[in-house]
Amino acid sequence: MKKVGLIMGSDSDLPVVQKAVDKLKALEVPYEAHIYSAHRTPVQAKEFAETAEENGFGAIICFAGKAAHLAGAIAANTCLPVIGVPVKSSTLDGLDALLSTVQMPSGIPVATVAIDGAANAAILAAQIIALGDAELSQRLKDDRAKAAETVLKKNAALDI
Ligand code: RP5
Repeated sequence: MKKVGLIMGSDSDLPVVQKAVDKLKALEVPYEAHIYSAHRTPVQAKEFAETAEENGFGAIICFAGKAAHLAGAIAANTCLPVIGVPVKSSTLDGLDALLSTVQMPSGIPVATVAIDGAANAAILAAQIIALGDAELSQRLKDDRAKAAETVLKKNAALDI
């Protein structure tokens, strides 16, 4: 199975990244995590993106806060699907990161999820990998059915 790359701009993003790790582990999707910054280590970030396809990655999730250029910088250097997670790590509550991540120029897409939306990023990455893996596709369907069951149980128990 192809791997998911998890790239974070700083180790201060780790609590958010962990939510994606938990989801990928639950779905049994292999991943590899790195700290590469678009600003502090641009050479290593570019090198990762340029070699990601030949290194067995099928999708890349980028986590960054503040002036969050990481997902865009990675997307600029690979044709693999890139998912951006804007991280709430500033006095602007993540709105700065959201806009920096989502407002990509035409031709270089970044699939941007919600601020701190790490679990959805992991699910989306798994859905991409599942295009070539029927068993993973089934696990995703089972996961959804379980989530629906939880809501329906709450509905049945609702007494207000
Ligand atoms: C971004 O700046 C990182 O992704 C992080 O969210 C934010 C702050 O980084 P630190 O100053 O905590 O290392 O590049």
